[in-house]
Amino acid sequence: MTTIIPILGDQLSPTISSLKDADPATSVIVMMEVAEEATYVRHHKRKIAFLFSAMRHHAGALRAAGWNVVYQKLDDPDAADSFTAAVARAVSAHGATRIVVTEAGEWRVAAMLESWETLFGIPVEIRADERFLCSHAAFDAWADGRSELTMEWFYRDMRRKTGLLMDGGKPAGGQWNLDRQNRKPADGDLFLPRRKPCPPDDVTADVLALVAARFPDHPGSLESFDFAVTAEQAKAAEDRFVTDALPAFGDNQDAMVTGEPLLWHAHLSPYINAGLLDPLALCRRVDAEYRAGRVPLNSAEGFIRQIIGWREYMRGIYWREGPDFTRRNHLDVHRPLPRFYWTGDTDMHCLSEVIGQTLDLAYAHHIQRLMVTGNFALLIGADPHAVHTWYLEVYADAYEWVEAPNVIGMSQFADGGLIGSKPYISSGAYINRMSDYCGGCRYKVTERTGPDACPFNALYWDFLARNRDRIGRNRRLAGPYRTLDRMAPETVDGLRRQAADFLDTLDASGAPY
Ligand code: FAD
Ligand code: DLZ
Ligand code: SF4
Repeated sequence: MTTIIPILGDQLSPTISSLKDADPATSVIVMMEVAEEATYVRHHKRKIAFLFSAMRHHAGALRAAGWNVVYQKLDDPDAADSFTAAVARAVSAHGATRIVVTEAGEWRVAAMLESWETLFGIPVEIRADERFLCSHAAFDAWADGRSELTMEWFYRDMRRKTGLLMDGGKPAGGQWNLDRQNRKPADGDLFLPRRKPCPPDDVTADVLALVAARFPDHPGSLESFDFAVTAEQAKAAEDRFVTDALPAFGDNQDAMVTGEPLLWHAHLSPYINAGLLDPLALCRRVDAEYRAGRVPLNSAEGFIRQIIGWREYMRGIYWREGPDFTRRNHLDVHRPLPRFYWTGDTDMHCLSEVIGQTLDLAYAHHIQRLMVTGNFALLIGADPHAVHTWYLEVYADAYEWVEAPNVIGMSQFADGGLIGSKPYISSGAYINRMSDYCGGCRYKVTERTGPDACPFNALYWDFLARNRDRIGRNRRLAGPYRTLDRMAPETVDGLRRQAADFLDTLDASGAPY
């Protein structure tokens, strides 16, 4: 009577539901590095290295806790190349009579798990992933019958359910959402919190060599790899964030500064998403910091909203909307992503900075993803599926359940407004207000036409004009459309010609694949 318990790469939590009630004497945990997962998109080298090293360390921790763990390394001789092939091998090697597994984080892998019972002829129990605070049923119960799935209402329910930042039935401080206080523009600061790097140990060094050899054509760099790869290291990163950065997190949440990728952000999403950190425990800690007077309310509320609000909401939408979500294309746009998304080689400084940092670190913060790379892709009419693939590849925290709703929905408006009530577009003025990028750019952010004009400016007006049929009646775009309609026809023509000439130059550069 042997039970096989496959643990996937983003299930690295000791209390994962598949291990509940399991008997170490009759269970075999299977963990597997497989070519299919590493190559179904071309993941950033750093992302693969982080996951493989974290998986190897987690296997060691499970063994130390008394579990029988079968671990397949990618370079093992005869390594199985998919989850299904690796589990098939374990089922037959151990004469397994049952499989218990925690549900997968994306439709593609969920379909694999669903196929196992028929394929292997033994019972397969697929358990809910209890690391999330809102079950699929609870999300559906919240969403059913609503005409608009507004995140703010979901978030308030989650505050009530968890009791986080609640005083009785009321929000702490009297307000649910303090986002308006969290828009301080860029300001480089000598006292920026510095993170403690985790230098590679022998396990990580082996993985770095493997990734460099096996995935040379994947994007990104492995240089100075310093991710946490164990739960203890991730906890140390959390400690540092909470004491050094969280107090100023709120004020500076939207700011962008050249050469400062992290600012006051957490850089904890890779660890939370892979299972090295527990999101609810982290939020409870942030609540306690606020109660102790060490963290202002706008920071505590802003941070907790991202996790129990946006993170849970995105997951709910992903599973509710079905496997075709990543193919939505409300604006019917098909332009390939420009080649510089894979090189950072563009003289638009905002884009070269954010893409360069992304290729180096597999990290960019929310506003960089939304208002620089996302905004530009939306303005040029890039194919949303290509944009989705790029984001899934290049960020160390990217798994489809969280990446796709952020990209297809919030960033590219390809869901037609299910997640965002308007497209997140801006001209250069927003980027100039929230960053110091424009000062170091060859373009002039104040110019709309001519050889030195910031490309975002003409693209912004061209986007509105081009998409009038689809978004012209959006209430939240009434102001920009009024401004467009007040422009002289020759001004609009000039802007549209400027945009068309710029788009021609992009198309000529071609996409790498
Ligand atoms: P902080 O800014 O310090 O935020 C704290 C935490 O809140 C994060 O660690 C994360 O767990 C959570 N969070 C914040 N915003 C979101 C959000 N919109 N959705 C879900 N969780 C959120 N996040 C991912 O985890 N994976 C992705 O693949 C991903 N893709 C994105 C793509 C686009 C186009 C956009 C606009 C956002 C995306 N996000 C994604 C959300 C957000 O950008 C990252 O969670 C955040 O930048 C991670 O860095 P941090 O830990 O420093 O976050
Ligand atoms: C992202 C990823 C990569 C690159 N490689 C593996 C792997 O070899 N083995 C593994 O178990 N998981 C990997 N993952 C994460 C999985 O793709 C992830 O578990 C699925 O997306 C399901 O959520
Ligand atoms: Fe970006 Fe335009 Fe500013 Fe240059 S001027 S950094 S292209 S917003």
